[in-house]
Amino acid sequence: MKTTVYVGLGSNLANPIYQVKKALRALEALPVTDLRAHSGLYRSKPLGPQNQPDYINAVAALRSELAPLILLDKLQAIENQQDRVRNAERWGPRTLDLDMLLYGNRQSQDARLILPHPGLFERAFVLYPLAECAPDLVLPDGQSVYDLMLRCPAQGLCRVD
Ligand code: A4P
Ligand code: MG
Repeated sequence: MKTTVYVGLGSNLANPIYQVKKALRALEALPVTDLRAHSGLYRSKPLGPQNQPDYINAVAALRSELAPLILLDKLQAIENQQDRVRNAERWGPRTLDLDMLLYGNRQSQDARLILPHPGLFERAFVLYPLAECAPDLVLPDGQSVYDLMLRCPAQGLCRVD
């Protein structure tokens, strides 16, 4: 059985637009998974340390038969294929970050996989592309993504053509 999964993509190193587009193709190639839709690309100032380049973000909607932790492994493998270096700096620059925003209505506090992703509720660079992909989406706690987006300041977010 397939579950709808939303993935947040982010990059601010090594040609971020290229990185995000390449990652969308990698998501499309995942086994027993369909890429149903994706948002446009958005540019924003970094959340966290400011001495790093602007980010490019997008959101993809998948339908997948992969179990949540298997899918997480595959997302991390895609990050690694695109030269993601993990270092100690919190919210430091990266070639590619793939966050599992939602896995159906699943709620989890497992440290390896927190669902919904805790940053989803207040980050413009997540809410705007997520609402573009799925304007009618309702979160497991009953909140409407569209309403959350309307209440979230744009924080300088802009669409990249
Ligand atoms: N993990 C737990 N839940 C999840 C989930 N739902 N999806 C665990 C993905 N991973 C999840 O992630 C650290 C650990 O989180 C993983 O081992 C996984 O098991 P990571 O990708 O290695 O590290 P990270 O991304 O640096 O950590 P974190 O705290 O998730 O950072 P965020 O929240 O991803 O923020 N500014 C702009 N403008 N745009 C951005 O995209 N991104 C970040 C990173 C900071 N500033 C940004 C942006
Ligand atoms: Mg991450």
